[in-house]
Amino acid sequence: MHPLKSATGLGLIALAGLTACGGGDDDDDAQKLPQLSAASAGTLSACATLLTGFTDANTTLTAATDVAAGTLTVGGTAVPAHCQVTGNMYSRTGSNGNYAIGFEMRLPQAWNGRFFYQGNGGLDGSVSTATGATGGGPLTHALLQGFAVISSNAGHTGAQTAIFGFDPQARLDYGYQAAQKLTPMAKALIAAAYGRGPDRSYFGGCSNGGRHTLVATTRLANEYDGFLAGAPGYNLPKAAVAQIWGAQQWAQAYTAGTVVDPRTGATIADLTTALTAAERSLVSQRILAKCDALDLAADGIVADTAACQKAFSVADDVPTCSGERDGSCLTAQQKTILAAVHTGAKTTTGTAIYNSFPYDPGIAGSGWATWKFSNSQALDPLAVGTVFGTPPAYMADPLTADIDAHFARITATDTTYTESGMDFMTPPNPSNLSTLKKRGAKVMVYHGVSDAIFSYDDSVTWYKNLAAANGGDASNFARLYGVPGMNHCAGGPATDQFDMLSALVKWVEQGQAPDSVVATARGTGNAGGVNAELPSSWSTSRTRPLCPYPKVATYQGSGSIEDAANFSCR
Ligand SMILES: [Ca+2]
Repeated sequence: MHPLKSATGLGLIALAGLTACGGGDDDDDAQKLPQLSAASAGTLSACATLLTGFTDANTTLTAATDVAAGTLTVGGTAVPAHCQVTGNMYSRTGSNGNYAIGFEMRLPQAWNGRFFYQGNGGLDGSVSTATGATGGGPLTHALLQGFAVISSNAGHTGAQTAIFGFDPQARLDYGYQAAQKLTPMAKALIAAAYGRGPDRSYFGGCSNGGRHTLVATTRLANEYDGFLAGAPGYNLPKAAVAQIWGAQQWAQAYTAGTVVDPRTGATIADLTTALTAAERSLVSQRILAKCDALDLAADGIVADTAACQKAFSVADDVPTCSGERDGSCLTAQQKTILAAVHTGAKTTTGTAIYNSFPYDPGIAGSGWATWKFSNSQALDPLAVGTVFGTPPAYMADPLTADIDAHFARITATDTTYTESGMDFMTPPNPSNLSTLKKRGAKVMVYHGVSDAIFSYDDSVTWYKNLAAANGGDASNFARLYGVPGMNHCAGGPATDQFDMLSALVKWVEQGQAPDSVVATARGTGNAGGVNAELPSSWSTSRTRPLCPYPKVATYQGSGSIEDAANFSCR
């Protein structure tokens, strides 16, 4: 091509772009975002020899083993042959014990050319099997798709006591530094195993794994091409304080009994007596009565979450008991608490601690109760006391804890703990994703609308702020998908099985934007595990489109309501 002609052409395009944007704004034109090239397949060339052949100054490999096809299964599907590599990074003596960033990588014989960083849940502390689980009740783990996958303990072992919260470096590794340290090592190990590094890299997980993912959108924006965040607790310390506040509200309606928390072994008040399963089912039915048809299908799913918040009122739409509680009504006190918990936790002076929670029929799900009534008295106090709060200290009694003081502790620092819980757990400036955007990387977030620990409303707030920071529209590089009825990461009356990772790869590598993602109900016979909370009136294999916010999966007016094909995102 004639150089002058080329230069002139580019100049005209640039000028047209400036005119269309009104000048000045340099990054709002979707056509200007770069298109990343597709990954190409590779074959494993080394496994056992990696043990001695791979060297990294901060890494010790402990095993490199060929794993035959079918040794592992995911959802009944045999995982193909791969190499399992285990090791440790930055082994050290900490302030109260020995620490290391333990990891495993699973490297498929037949590699798709991609790397997947598996963000794990909870307080980390163990190396979950690196199958690359993603998305609700999935069948399509990254390892099954041919990704090379890493999983880690995020820098400590034994999360149940949260003793690692007393070690300043272990806090930072858990928050963000383990991912920073593991990423270049993992890419180098992939290069040693396949003869070349990954063509494309992805980061994903749910819950704390979703938090890791949104942290990576800012701190590792140059290292990953696609980010898949499920139920991202991107304000995790605030959410945890809000849960303890919520437990204190429910304790006012508690009647009697204790239970042992299965995760921590703590003996806690049986707060399910404050709102029984029958009463949650009642609330769910009343929400459906007001909101189900707003999406034009009376199908047991409230797809129009935003409209439902305007239509439904606990005060007006749930019967108030005139006598004893019998599951057909709520007391005035219960209604006040339910409304307050959905409006959102506040300090004694009225400062919002966290976000609101939307009303959705998934309140009937067992996961909702576990997070509100059990984890809020055990896991959340442990995390707030020792990991997120400065200085760390075990919380004596969450039901009488000083919420204002704990809210202050998650933003506090001292000379030993120099970054606050909010600093090390959350993305610095979560609305500024310009680095990944300008590279052509993409972000997909999914979130159960009835998630009882991390609020769907908080993901909506994140997305609105992101859009505002991008001229009002972030949809050319980031999208949020609510999953109506779904509880925390999976479960509840919902279509909670979906392959968002494949959709993300198509967006990143082929430029096919995910205008909807089909989700399936896990009814009888589902290979990924049956969801016992599906209403009996649903088809066992109901499908629905998951729609990018603010679009709503709307019935088109004809055809089976069990089939996603008869719904569109509007
Ligand atoms: Ca509906």
